[in-house]
Amino acid sequence: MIEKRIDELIKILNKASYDYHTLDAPTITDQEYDDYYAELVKLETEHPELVREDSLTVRVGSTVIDGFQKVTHEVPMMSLDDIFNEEEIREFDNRVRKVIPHPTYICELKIDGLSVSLLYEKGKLVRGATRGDGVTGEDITHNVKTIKSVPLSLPQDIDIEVRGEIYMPKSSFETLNEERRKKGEKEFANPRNAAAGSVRQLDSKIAASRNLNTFMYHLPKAGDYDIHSQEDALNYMKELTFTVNPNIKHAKNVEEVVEYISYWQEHRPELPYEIDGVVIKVNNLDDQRKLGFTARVPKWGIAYKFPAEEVLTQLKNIEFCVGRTGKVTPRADLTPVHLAGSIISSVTLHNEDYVKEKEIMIGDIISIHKAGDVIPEVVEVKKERRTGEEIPFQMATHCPICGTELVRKESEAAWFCLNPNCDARKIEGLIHFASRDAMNLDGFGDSIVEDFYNMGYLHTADDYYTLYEHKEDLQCLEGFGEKSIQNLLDAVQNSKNNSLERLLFGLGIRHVGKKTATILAQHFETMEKLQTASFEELREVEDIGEIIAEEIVSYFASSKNQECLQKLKEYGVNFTYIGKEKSLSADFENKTFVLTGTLSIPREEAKEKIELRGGKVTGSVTKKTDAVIVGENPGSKFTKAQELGIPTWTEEEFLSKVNDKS
Ligand code: 1X8
Repeated sequence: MIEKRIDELIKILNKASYDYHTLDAPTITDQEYDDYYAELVKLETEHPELVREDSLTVRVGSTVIDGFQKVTHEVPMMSLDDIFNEEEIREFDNRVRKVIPHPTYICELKIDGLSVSLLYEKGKLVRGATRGDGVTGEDITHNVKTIKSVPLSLPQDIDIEVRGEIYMPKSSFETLNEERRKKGEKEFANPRNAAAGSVRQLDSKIAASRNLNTFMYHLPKAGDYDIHSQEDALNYMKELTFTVNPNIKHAKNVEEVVEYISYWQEHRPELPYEIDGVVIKVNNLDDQRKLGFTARVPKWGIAYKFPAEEVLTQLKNIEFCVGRTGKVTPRADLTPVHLAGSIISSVTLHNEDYVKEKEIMIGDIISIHKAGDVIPEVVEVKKERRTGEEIPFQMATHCPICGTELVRKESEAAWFCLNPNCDARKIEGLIHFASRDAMNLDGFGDSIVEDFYNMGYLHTADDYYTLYEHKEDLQCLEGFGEKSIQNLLDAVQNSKNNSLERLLFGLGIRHVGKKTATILAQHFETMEKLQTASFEELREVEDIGEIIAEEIVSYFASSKNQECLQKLKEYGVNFTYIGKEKSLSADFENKTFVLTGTLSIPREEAKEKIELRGGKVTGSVTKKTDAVIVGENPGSKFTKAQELGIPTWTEEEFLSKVNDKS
């Protein structure tokens, strides 16, 4: 009776888990799942003798092993030859066509994880193993059993081995590293290392907590199951309830292969997992046999690797940059390298603690990466490449621009140049004043501001409003003309009508970001009221803490700042809040967005717009996503959003919400 109920519960839960994790189409609610699961746990606890080997309660990870057993792969786990460009694809196709005149190819994504072999006997999972050197791997059954997309039993009582990849989704990787950062633990360099680190644990609780996933793509003994093509093998694995990547293509010729590759090269950032290339296999298994193997690799398949998103380079020097707040940031000068489509010659090192934590030295070989389309970051130092000639890092003690001694504030990892007259700080401050989310002085790029500063036309923010007095001089500068200078002056003129929060943000008061500027503008309504507000009055405003209040009071107490504001007022800059009642960020605040498809603005810019309004952007669509912003040729995220009933915004809708009140 109880045994029957246990069987029933396992069946219900297995189906629910499969529908959710493999088909991405939940059939019961989370609550129902939890209730069935709790019932199963209760019955198993009360009747330990009835616990089934393949019960999904093993997924919580309660096994600890004392060492990894070696396993020998019955059929060696071969790797594929790597190729890097279109010419090599055509060469591969030519070699194939010498033996098989009219081949067709199955194109699959190359998942950036670690290979795994799953062995089933009479339909039950008996072993999970790593690839190892291809012949001998390691037994990781205890960890593999915790992965929700790995079936513990199959719908048929067969003996079979299937192979594929274990990976960690990008979003899980980010969450994991965030947690590790908070706990002061070392972060993983990339999702592949995180996945590999998780399955190489003796205690399966760790793998269970890591949200690993799988895609299966190979049947070593397909012939035994009356399978005659790779396409059929993938379909058969699907039938057996394995997760098979849906983004495959049956290419009739090499042109279609090339098309597939360029499509995925472009759309790769939209996938919720990392891929490092594309795998191309001759579809027909008899053809594969005819082609056979070289000493090392099969002749019927090849791996096309995308341009690296992680590359090695040498750190040549560390320089220091001064921001408008006076913060001094170390920056690494690198031997220039190609990375994900651009040439990188420097990378930020953030602050002293960051450099120390990563143990970076001058002269080190480091790996840098670019996730999606964002700013490059140091992944790690290749310590094994050190020669002994490397020079230890030393934080600057004095401002590299004005020479003032730097100060490290308690509670901050950064050092500051506190000289208010430091040229670097002033230039950065002027750039900030002109920036898009501040006064939005269209046309005033970083280098123009710097040039005008160095030529003596701009020193403080109010100088923007007297630039017209120098119109004739400016028109004669190299690279400028009457029209371009007029455009700049028009932008300055237009900015006089901006609502108060833009000016407040543009002043660059420490800790007064865009959101705080809006709160202050809404609360005080005019600059004059804010200028005369006491510390206590400021503290009464929602979200204004002690530190911000102090910074505001001290900003307005400075006679230099008072002078600047007085001039801005005289020149006709608006000092009142004219925004609408609603906060600038109501559509975005505390919401989670996903971008898909090609947008007319760079993704980074879209992301910035969302973040400036208090929202965040993640890589994959889940139930927690508030809206998906859809560009041209959207990818699978669009479909997923529709399936989950998540609102989708066109780019136009997005931009109109962004521009609503600015
Ligand atoms: C490695 C991988 C292959 C596939 C996907 N991801 C990988 N990392 C696939 O065939 N779809 S094949 C392969 C190999 O043979 N080295």
